[in-house]
Amino acid sequence: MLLQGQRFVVTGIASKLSIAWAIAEALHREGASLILTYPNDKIKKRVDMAAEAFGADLVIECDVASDESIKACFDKVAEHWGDGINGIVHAIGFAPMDQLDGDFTDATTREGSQIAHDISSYSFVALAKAGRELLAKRRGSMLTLTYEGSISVLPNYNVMGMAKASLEASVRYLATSLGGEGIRVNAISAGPIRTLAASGIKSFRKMLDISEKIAPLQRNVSQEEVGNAALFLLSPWASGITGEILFVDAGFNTVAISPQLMLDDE
Ligand code: NAD
Ligand code: 0WE
Repeated sequence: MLLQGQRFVVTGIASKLSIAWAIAEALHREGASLILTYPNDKIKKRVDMAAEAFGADLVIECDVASDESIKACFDKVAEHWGDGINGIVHAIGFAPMDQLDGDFTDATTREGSQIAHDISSYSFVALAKAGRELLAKRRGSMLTLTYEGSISVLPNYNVMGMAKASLEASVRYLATSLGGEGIRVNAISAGPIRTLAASGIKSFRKMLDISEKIAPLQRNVSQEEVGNAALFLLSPWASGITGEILFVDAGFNTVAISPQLMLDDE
């Protein structure tokens, strides 16, 4: 087992469909010990289910909108695992729903933009600040989840595209800032997956159908595939990799005009 004796803090589980659920599952399969976090009492039940499934050591509240909540959470992590942690998984993204519907210029507001950047981007830096000492003790690593919308335009992704671009820049700045302590910082850019964060998004079905047509593998990716890539980046096999954005998207990002779509029109 690749991660026997290793310890990870995993955020972002909200259901069995969550990407974070699949990451926790992959870490558990390789023998890692886990602490899982939840943002509020509404989500706690789901995280308790994950804790049961993966034999997690602890379930702790961590609302990344609040510095006090983050501090209280990492105080508890330090109490439990005083000699350090091997990794932190950040699988958190949020913008108010009205930001993700319709024309970018019309939909985007100052408040919506602030919330999206605070919860989806700054929170990764906040976790780095809180976890720094514990990560340094084991030369651990951090991982976040991003999306193609940071680089190119997708309908309705809107201000989340700005927040993900900011998140990806933070990966590079954190990697440089923390590299001297042996801490690595990476991201996975996942293809579209039906999770809670995708539910309620207008025409998400259509997005999945189009992605599947454009992607070189001619299909979408699963949570499990993202979980396995996450396992790699968090493991000693990735000891030389930091500041990296790894695409797990069936190759979608590499295609400008798909020969497959040309055929459809002929
Ligand atoms: P999800 O809804 O299962 O996970 C989103 C998580 O964010 C939830 O667990 C939610 O509780 C958490 N969260 C929101 N506000 C929070 C706060 N204030 N404090 C703490 N946690 C908070 O959906 P998911 O698709 O698994 O999303 C996980 C990550 O993957 C997100 O960063 C998302 O942007 C990214 N991502 C998703 C897709 C996709 O198509 N599903 C593709 C690429 C990247
Ligand atoms: O990053 C994401 C999820 C972004 C997200 C989704 C929601 C829905 C519920 C952020 N905030 C909220 N707020 C809510 O209230 N993804 C990559 C999945 C996703 O979301 C999209 C997508 C894709 C793909 C939104 C529009 C278009 C495509």
